[in-house]
Amino acid sequence: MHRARTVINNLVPLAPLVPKIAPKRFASWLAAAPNKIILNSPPKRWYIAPVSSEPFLNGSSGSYVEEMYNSWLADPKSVHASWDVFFRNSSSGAGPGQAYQPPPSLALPGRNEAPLSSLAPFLGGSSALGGQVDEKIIDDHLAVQAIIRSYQARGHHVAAVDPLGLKYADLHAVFSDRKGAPPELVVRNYMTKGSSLEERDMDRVFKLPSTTYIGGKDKALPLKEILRRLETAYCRHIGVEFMFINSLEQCNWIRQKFETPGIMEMDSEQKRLILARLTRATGFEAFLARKWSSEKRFGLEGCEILIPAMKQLIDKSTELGVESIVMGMPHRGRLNVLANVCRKPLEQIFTQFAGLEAADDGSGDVKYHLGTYIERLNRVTNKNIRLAVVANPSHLEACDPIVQGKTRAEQFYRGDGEGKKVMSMLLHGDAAFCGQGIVFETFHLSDLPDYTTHGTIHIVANNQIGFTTDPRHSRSSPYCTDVARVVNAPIFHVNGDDPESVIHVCNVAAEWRATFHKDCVIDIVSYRRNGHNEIDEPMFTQPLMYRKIRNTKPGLQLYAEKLIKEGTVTPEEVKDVADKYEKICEEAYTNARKETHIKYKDWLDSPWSGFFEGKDPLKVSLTGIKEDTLVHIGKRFSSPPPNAAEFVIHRGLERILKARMEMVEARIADWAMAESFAFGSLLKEGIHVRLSGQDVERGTFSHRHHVLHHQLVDKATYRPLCFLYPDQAPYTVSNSSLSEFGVLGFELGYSMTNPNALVCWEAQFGDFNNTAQCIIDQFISSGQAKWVRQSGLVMLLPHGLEGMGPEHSSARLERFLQMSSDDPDYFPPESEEFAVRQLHDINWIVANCSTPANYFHVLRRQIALPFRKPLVIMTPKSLLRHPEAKSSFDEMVEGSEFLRVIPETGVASQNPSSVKKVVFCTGKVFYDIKKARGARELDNDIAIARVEQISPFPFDLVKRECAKYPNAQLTWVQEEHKNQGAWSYVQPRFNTALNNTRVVTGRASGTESGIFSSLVGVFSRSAKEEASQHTARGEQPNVKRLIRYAGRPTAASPATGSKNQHLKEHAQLLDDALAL
Ligand SMILES: Cc1ncc(C[n+]2csc(CCOP(=O)(O)OP(=O)(O)O)c2C)c(N)n1
Ligand SMILES: [Mg+2]
Repeated sequence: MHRARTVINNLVPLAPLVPKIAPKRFASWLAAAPNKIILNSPPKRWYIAPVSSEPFLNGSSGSYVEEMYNSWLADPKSVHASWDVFFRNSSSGAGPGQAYQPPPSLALPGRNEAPLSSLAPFLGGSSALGGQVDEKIIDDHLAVQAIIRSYQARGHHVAAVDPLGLKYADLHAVFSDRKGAPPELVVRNYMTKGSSLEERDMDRVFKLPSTTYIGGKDKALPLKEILRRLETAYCRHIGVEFMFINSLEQCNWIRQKFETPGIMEMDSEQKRLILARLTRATGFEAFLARKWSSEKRFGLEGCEILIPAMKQLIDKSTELGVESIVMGMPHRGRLNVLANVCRKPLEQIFTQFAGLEAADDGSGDVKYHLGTYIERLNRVTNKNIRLAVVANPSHLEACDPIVQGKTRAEQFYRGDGEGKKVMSMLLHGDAAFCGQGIVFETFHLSDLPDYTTHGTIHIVANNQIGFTTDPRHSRSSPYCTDVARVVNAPIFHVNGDDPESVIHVCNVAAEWRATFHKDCVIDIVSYRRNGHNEIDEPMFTQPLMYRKIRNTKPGLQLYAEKLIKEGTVTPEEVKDVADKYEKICEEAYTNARKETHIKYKDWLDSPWSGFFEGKDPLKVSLTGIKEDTLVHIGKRFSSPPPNAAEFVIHRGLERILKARMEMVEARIADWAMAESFAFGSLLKEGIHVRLSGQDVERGTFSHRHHVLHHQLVDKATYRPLCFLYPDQAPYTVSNSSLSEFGVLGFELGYSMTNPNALVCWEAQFGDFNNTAQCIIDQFISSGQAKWVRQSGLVMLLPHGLEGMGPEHSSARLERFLQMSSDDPDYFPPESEEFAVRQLHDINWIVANCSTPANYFHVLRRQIALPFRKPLVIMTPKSLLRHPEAKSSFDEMVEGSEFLRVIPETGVASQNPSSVKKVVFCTGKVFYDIKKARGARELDNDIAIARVEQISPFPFDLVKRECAKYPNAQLTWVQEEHKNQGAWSYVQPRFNTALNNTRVVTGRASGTESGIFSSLVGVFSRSAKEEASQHTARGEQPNVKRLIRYAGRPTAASPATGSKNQHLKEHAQLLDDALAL
């Protein structure tokens, strides 16, 4: 059905469902704005054809229609009159449902069939029959057509793509008949099964259908030749999977690239180039093996052809206009890629083996994870090219979305809207490609308007094994590449021991990407000569496979022998090329031995040239802005589209906009408005803002509404923040696919490209961040330490216990805090630069803002900082509409700033020495405590302070706030359970802030009885007791004050599923928090 639909889409220039609405119609002043593309950007996809209008296209009729259409293109009379009418109507623009006209019912039997005699002129030789059609001629031609189609569709099953000749074990299961015939026979049988053709027909000439290019200039060929050419195209060393593609144009394009006679021929210069590159790839692995025989390096032996393949892809793509390639790859062959594809200085690679100390900060990473960035001249095309290999963790495939985000960003900032200048290339292992879900998630970003990179070339270094597991146990699909079929990517399986076939496939892939801007996959079927790494013994687990491998000549040797045999090179030349490379390696090795240090920054994949230069690393720009700007943004944000009379917005939205306007007039902002102020003011300053995630355009909680939808016209939208100022930076807000791992990874990659952009990812509910855990652990929290790579990515995670059950209550604040790298025992020296120095030194920032103004400032501070740090914000849900969670413009105008701690400002703060208790908390629970305090008339007795920036911990401000209330007991109140939320993070830090050194309270929770037994926790013990206990342990005895805990007890689940229980717990929490 889908196929039929696409065929029709390609036939019919679909009348737009939506009248084209020029930006002018909404606001003529917008038309000149630089970001008008945003308003205009049409959806890329064509899936909107109402197939239901053409019900006869449902089911499996698509391929039939395709054949008909091809025949009709060649000769309109070759199809039935009703199809002729249909195709003519479609081509002249008839709308869906109008193209089909039933034929006049002339035929007596009432069936929609033309009499055979009417087809006679098209069947060749029929005139000799005097108008009588020989049914055998029809059948034989149909059989030939079916055979051609079978080769195109199934030839890949019998192609000799495996250098070991093992064949994919699981293909037997799929294609063998019960009698156990070998798969080749079965499939070839299938191709010709049921045909009327016999051996004696081999020399008969058949007219070729328009769906094949095997004829070249010939329109007809003998059957024998037809079969020979089909075998050459589809059953030798390349297996092409493409017939599932829903575009006739694309299918024909591929057919042409493989069927055209002589298309794979190569001149001797090309062959020598392949040989030279293969020699370097092989020489590199051999050199490392010799010099560091016991070091793990995850060599490429068995698939060295990967290097010439990548180089060819780069050459061809540069020739076609690409200037920058972003690559992602796993461990296997990584060093070889850096050395021979990127041409990273060999010295830098070799020093990684030397165990030298690093000259710069950070933890560094193992050598086969490091990234690189190189700008160099491509000698083949004589053009400059940038190559980046993104650093990746051990986690296979995790870098896929990161590469895509980085590529997309580079395209965006270069104005490369069609991906002609920047492209991505992703390398995969066979087991990881089919095993890891992130591959699927990344494929599904490939055609989305705000995420597409306009085609990625995927290469699978398919060594037919994953560690010790072979394909029979690592996947349920025939090929490891089947996941790519979901996006209609053509898949080229190729025998890794046939370099020329590999190179041909690479040329086709590069051209495919440049022509259609869609993904494609090159599956280089090869083997792994050693174990998983160089120290592993593969015979333990794959004895038969490895016996075969031992008897297989290396790819370089095979190719050299072939070229020598055909006279392209001499044995001396082969040796000469190898010796030269060996010499290069030796020289680099000697130089590398002189090095005394390694430098992590030599391995940076995303340099931000110019960003750090001339900046005081400890100076933060101001985040408050002019009131005029607030008013201007506020008014635009509160206004309907400029042509409101024509653009019908939802009534509910009219009310929301009106309420927003009233806020502006009253000089206050709620959460959504403060966010628009932060975004809008950055846009004004030329900072691109990008907000992505599930349903972010409206906002999960329907509070944002950054995209207004015309209620009567499909796809007519208005994005107020895109039209704040004529010369503003572009604003991108985009609902994403339903993926966290993929989309968070993508946005992280995006944030790596341009430090002068605010890139935000919002989780639907904060807890969903856990399906993106790998991106958080392996990249966001540790990326700078491992790879000296900074990112200012913002993660917005709705968080808070509001009776919504275990899942939608907690963004798992505790996990982020546990990964924060500030030392709980260390109180940094107090100075003017205390706050910024802390930010500089930590791995990320974790905040839980309780006011819109603070949210505004913390977002703006991301850009005001002289460096970049990821920011994790626990964002509110109920606070989005809480009447008290509003901020005055005074808190956002010039002179105002982000408050790391919001101290008590009420009556308690005026008479601090009589305050009995200071409650510290973070986030929305503040409003609950405050209300309860008022209700209990405790405003004089209890001060409440909010820790808004939890990490890095505001030691200085906490200390100050505690000191202000010398007689008060100090309590940390949180709504999360005791083993969750911020408690375990803040407790030791409070004690450090209070005592300038850490005091370990060391009490296990849950030993008391009662519902909130652990509430009493540490504070049931006197300070004296604590002190004596620590003295006994030899720790610091001079304990002055301790922080106590009030909140829910420990629990396994983040929240109860019962509303009633939730309310009970909440009431208890307030009682405990306010108990004196
Ligand atoms: C997500 C993840 N799971 C497990 C591993 C451990 N591991 C490292 S390599 C490997 C096998 C990978 O096989 P394949 O993708 O075929 O690549 P090859 O090593 O064969 O080149 C495994 C299981 C890992 N690195 N990442
Ligand atoms: Mg493998």
